[in-house]
Amino acid sequence: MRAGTRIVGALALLLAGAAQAEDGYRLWLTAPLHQAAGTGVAVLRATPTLMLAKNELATRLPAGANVTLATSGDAAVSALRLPFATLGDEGYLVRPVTLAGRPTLLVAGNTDRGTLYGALALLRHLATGGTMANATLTSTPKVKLRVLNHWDNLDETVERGYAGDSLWDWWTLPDRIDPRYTDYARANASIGINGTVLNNVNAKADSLTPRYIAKAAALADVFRPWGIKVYLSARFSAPIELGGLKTADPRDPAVAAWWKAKADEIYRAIPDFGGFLVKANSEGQPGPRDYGATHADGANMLAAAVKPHGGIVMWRAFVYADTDPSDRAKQAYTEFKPLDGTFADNVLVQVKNGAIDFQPREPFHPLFGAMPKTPLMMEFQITKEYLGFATHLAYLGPLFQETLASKTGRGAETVATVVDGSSEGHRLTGMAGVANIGRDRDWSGSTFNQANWYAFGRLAWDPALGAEPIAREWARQTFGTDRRVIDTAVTMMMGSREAVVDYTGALGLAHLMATGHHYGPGPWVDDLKRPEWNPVYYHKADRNGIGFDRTSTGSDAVAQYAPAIAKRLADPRTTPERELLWFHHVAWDRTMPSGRTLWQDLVAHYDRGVAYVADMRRRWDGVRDLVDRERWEKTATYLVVQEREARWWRDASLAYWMSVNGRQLPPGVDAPAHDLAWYKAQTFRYVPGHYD
Ligand code: BDP
Repeated sequence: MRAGTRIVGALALLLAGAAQAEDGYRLWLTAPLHQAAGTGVAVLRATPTLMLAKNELATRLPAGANVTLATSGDAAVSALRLPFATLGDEGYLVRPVTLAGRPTLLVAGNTDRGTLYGALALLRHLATGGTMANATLTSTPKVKLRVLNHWDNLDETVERGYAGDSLWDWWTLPDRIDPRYTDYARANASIGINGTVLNNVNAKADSLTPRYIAKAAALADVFRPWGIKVYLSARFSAPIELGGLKTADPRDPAVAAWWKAKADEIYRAIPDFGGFLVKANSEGQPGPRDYGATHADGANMLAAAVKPHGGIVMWRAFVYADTDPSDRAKQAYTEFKPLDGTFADNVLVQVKNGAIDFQPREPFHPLFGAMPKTPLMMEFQITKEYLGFATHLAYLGPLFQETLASKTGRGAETVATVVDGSSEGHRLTGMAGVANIGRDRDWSGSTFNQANWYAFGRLAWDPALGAEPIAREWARQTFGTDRRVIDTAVTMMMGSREAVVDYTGALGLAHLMATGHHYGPGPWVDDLKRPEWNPVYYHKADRNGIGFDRTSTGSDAVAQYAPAIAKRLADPRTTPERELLWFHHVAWDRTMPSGRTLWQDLVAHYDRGVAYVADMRRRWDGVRDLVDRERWEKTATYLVVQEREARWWRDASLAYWMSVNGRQLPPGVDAPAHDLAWYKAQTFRYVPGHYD
């Protein structure tokens, strides 16, 4: 090729927006920088946070922009009498005003953090098609604690992490401050995340030693100006392991004193430390039940230790016991509901979105709405432990939204109004997301996984934002202005989680995965030690039917919901079809609303799921020349993997169901590629995110 042709070719690519190298590192913050623009960004007080805001704007605002960053307390601003009263301490407003006789675009909150959020919102507004001229914005977060939970271990592995090692280089901290820590904080601030739990809920006591407190403090120093607090997962038995005490009984004064001294020590290093997250008496973790004390005893003892410093405790409700033969889906409610009203006022109970464990679909957890006197914090899983790891494209916005929008059966109450505190007037509110962030160059293992981090942050800010507008907003910032790319990305994303449900097990099926690492299908597994570890426990398929009877003729888990919901769920005819087999054991031959039998419908779902992935591949092929090469190719490759694995899930599942129900596939449906024995014989070692 002649040099001239090469240059013209390169230019054409540049104009098409595809030539710029993009490896995903910049996440959704890809809007072009205007370094030379030298915009007029005035800041009324030079605090660290406002200077960050200024910096962000100065490099990204269009030439000629004139912006003033301030807070409501600045005299010139308070004279304007703007509606600051409703903004709380993190809300913002952006308004064209006249300050000292000069027109300017004011970005202000009641605090520096509010102003920073305003500056970042202005940039989002511009990056999603807004202009300086129409930049009139107001927003206040509906949820107070918007927190990532990192399941990161001190050896730098990440439990259920599929994006490489831990972002925290524990070994070189606190000396080396990796620039990624700042970029992480910026990305979080841009979507309103204001807290991060640094270490795994399956915690090691070492995190609470002076050496590791110093490391956490170094991260806290980086995050502070971005409005992000650091929290730690606390191992309940730390007073024994670190303090040499004989017990960790929360009612023992020596134990309480140990925690108080430990909290004081942490706050000396991290004055704005957020508090503790605790997984207790769950999957082998120590806890108050070891001593006959309650979860409230444990939570309140820790809460008392952090209270003088303004800290909080997030106490997880993810409990089920090998000594309890009752339906696993019922156990958290049974344990926690009677404790309502007994928790200290700086405790939140953190509840997973569903009663089992982050399955592709679960009905909302019956605890939401059932503990009105206790702030309940939502826990979503952003990392895709059960939805195809990092390689499958599954946008979780619809999953989050579906749970948040669920009606609890108590008047107009929804899960969202429980979580945002508006149902009962709780001021302390929170939403946690189990992070999908690692040391991979693109942070989350794939471009589209970044959207799940993004959607979590945006929904934590405002649970009423829709999954679709969030997807569009994300795609616009991530891929640039070309409508064809944005529309394609959004279309792919919006049905993608439902596709995972379809190819892994639809109609309310759950927990059908292989053992331990949770990679791939294993609906046949029936030989694990605890009954509730086995997929057969969940689907209860036999020759005649399939599904878990959770009505009064079965485990009666439906009775844990408010009467209006319980009544609906008691009858298969009034149970939402998508949750049918979660609540009912149903005949394979049952006639479904489609007019087909349950078996035929289930088969159709598997095929629909696989077809959706094939369709995503076609759509993505269609934008090949419109997306930068690196991100396009990685996505395209992962879609090939996803299609192969979707087919594997379908085939393995169908082969198994047929072995149980003795039925044929409907005419025209493809037979599984292999026999059941082949699928059962697949074993996998060294699966990411799983550590024995
Ligand atoms: C399950 C995970 C396990 C976590 C546990 C939890 O498989 O790795 O430790 O949840 O949330 O989903 O505590």
